Amino acid sequence: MKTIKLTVAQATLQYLKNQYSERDGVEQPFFAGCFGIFGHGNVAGYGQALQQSPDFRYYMVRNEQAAVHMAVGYAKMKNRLSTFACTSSIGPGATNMITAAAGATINRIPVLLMPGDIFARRVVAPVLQQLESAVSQDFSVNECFKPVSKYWDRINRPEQLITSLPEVMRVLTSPADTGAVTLCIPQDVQVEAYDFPVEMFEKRVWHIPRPRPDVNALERAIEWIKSAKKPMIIAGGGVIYSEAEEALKTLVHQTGIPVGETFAGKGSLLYDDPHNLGATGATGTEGANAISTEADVVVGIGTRYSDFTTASKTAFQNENVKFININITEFDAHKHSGLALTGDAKVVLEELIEKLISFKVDESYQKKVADFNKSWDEKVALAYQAEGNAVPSQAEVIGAVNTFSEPEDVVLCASGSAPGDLHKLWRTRNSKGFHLEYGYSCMGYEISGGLGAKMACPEREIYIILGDGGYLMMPSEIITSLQEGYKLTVILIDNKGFASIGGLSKSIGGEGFGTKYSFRNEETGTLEGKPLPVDLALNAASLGAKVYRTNDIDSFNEALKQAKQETQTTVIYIETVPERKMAGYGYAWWDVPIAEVSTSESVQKARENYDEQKKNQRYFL
Ligand SMILES: Cc1ncc(C[n+]2csc(CCOP(=O)(O)OP(=O)(O)O)c2C)c(N)n1
Ligand SMILES: [Mg+2]
Repeated sequence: MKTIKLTVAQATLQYLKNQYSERDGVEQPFFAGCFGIFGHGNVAGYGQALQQSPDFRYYMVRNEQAAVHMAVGYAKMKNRLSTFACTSSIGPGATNMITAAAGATINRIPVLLMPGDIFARRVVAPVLQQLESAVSQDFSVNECFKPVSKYWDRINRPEQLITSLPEVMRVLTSPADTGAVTLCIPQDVQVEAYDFPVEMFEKRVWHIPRPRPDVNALERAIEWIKSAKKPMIIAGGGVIYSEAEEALKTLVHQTGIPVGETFAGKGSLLYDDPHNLGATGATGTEGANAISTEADVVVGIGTRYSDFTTASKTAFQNENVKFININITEFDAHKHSGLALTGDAKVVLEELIEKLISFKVDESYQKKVADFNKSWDEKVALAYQAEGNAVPSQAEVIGAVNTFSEPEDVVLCASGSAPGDLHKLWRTRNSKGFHLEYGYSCMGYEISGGLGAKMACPEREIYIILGDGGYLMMPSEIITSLQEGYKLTVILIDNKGFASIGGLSKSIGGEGFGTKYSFRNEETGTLEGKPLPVDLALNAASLGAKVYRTNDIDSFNEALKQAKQETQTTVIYIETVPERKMAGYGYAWWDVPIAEVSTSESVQKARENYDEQKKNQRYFL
């Protein structure tokens, strides 16, 4: 056997850079490089290896959590066919990645985590940042990655790498199993040299499959759909990752079946397609929620049926409702006791197109849906319209961005009150134009995930819609975007606190407790004092961003024009009023349990309402 002497870290990179993915004949390197921060747990291992591998580019970031968000933003734009590796030191550098790793796994997005780990040799233990355990010398903080990883391994001997790396790749490239993969390499093992087989470093292409569903299950599904009077499709992220948009369009135009879209699935159909009911569930449109209430057969495509999609299991009220689930993941395909069409969305839809050639829903049903599409867009136009108040609403800001941006541009968001407004209001003009991380809704994803998205498609403008809370949680990657020359346009919406949770608090009778950015009022003991003297625009400028401070919708519109001409990351600062909100429609409930006993009358009232709402909640058995 021909071998080559490399350190474990060098061998890992040598292997990773020779891994490719291929789908539908298109091949690409699976890794675009490595994000990270060095510390004593990786500087001599991965640090040295990266330095001697300039063709596997290293990008220094400011926060390890951000590194993982960046990888996710990139991989999401690439429909999961390419991603980044992320390296960290041991201890806090490693655990900083856990939050974003959970987000990757929940959203089913591939990312490779390469935290350093405590010495395999143990002689120097405890090293700086080592978690000691009295019951085992085999524990490190890296055990905390296990529940958030789809594959987890620790390399204590160099030769273990030879069998571990193919498993790493199998999971990362599996459309069904993908998510965060964690490969822990102790700091002493990273630098150990070994004679690795040369064959291990040959180019390897991972062919991404498009599995077809079971033929009997498909036959049953056809029967169910043919006998349905009010079928409805719930389009999830799987439609887009599978690049099944055209197939979906063909099927719904042929059959007239309407479509509601989840957060990850928005853009599966364009906003003005007469079959598109738009956002569905807790933040759903009038039409989507009216249709889902009565639907007799629900065809979920690439959705994991989160509580936002099901309005906490109240969205489907037809007594006899049945689910057909097209999903690459068996686990998701079986949800709601569904008829599981386990397979790739695109090929399953192609089969349905062929087999449903003679099926069409009633004309009256189609017309109802088309009317909903139209009347909803009228509501959107109204929400977009400037009210003429000095301080605009968030909907006006969203309207201005949508109206100004090009169809191929991307709006990106993750947390706060903006996701719900965007879900309802954004006119999606291309299927990659609506980039919401709403599986984990992680504050901090916005700028870092946005940078990853920009790296995946530098030709598009990325408009990041970001609250003051989200900004303060992780503004750091503005600096990384400048360092690497990737321009982001950040719309920084300042409403002086956590407006979304403040609103939620009010709805549960909590009066917005603990959600405002204000001085403490010593008389009441609450955070209801004077506003804090924080200047976020100045803060962004201090990080190197070009900043436009705007104070009404006209100056905001002007700033959008100026920002378009900028070549570096630009922040447009605007204050909004949180009060003017979009209404909820139909069953748009979110189950947030309320105290059964309380000294507050408003909480008692909210609990009464909660008990009423809960009656609509269903099991699907
Ligand atoms: C890391 C993290 N912590 C807490 C939350 C819960 N949370 C959701 S939205 C939100 C407030 C966000 O504030 P901001 O970005 O200002 O947006 P706004 O609600 O004002 O629109 C909080 C605390 C979260 N989603 N992520
Ligand atoms: Mg806010």
